[in-house]
Amino acid sequence: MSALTQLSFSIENSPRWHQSNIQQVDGVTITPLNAPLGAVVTGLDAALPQHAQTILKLKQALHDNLILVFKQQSLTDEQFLAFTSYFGAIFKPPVDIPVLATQKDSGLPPDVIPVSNAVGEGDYTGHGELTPHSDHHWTPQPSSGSLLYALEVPRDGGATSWYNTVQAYADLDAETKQEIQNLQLITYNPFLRFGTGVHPKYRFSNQEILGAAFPHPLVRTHPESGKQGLYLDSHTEVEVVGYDDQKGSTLIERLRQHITQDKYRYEHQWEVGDIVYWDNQVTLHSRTAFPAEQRRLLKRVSLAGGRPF
Ligand SMILES: O=C(O)CCC(=O)C(=O)O
Ligand SMILES: [Fe+2]
Repeated sequence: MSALTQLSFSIENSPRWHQSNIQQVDGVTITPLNAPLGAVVTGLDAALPQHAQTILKLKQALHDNLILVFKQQSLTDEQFLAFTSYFGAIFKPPVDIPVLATQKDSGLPPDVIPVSNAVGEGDYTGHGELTPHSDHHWTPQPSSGSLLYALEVPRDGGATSWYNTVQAYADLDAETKQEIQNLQLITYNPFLRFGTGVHPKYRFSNQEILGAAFPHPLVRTHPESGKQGLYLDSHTEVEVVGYDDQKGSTLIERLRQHITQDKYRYEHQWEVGDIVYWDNQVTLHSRTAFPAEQRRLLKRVSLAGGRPF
């Protein structure tokens, strides 16, 4: 038999054979944060096999709150993968479209991606600020959600914020909603600009097109909850399909000012053992910088998603 993939190994070794290990749903509590999005889950050990009702409760809570925060977890990579696999398949981009942590040999990122500035841990994300974005926006089927698990956190900075794009959309005036309801937006792949120092926020018609372009709706409908959200990063290069330069760039700048307001944002101060599970379809996230000499190590699993509609 060929070697098992890390995912297969993780599920094979998940101690599901011992029914008594299954964590009962009664002790799992979900408490909304006093914030524009998010809820804290307590009484759940992600290392254990979960009861069907627990998974259904978590899925519903994610639809209601957009992000879930789990505290005080202690997991191997395999236990982390086994937990995430209850929620869907792992995100695999087309091999010709680079994303965070794409490997040269396979054209794919690993299943568990180190999000770290630490030498030997991948160092894919450095220690700088990350501006508000939705992961894999430039791919044909961006991931539906991700789980980020904190193993080492810096003393200063390195907080991650999430934005409620459903609320941001709901608050737009009727005229703007009417204007943008059927617009398509192309988000260009920032990894094709990596190391160039050039990061345009809008592609004007006299500028070259870099890489493949997949238009997605600017107003996105969540595939399960039906909620509508503004689907727009704050800094990634974009283009409104069918709009001239002036009209498109003015509209996008106005929507970016709107969506990144503090009233839509929850800032998470990481503690070791935290897992944050976010819905990537109706949120953005960003990160503050932290000192290069302080280690930060988080691990991320991204889940597959469908074509946005
Ligand atoms: O480092 C962080 O807090 C977030 C990094 C990020 O954008 C991601 O993992 O998708
Ligand atoms: Fe991200």
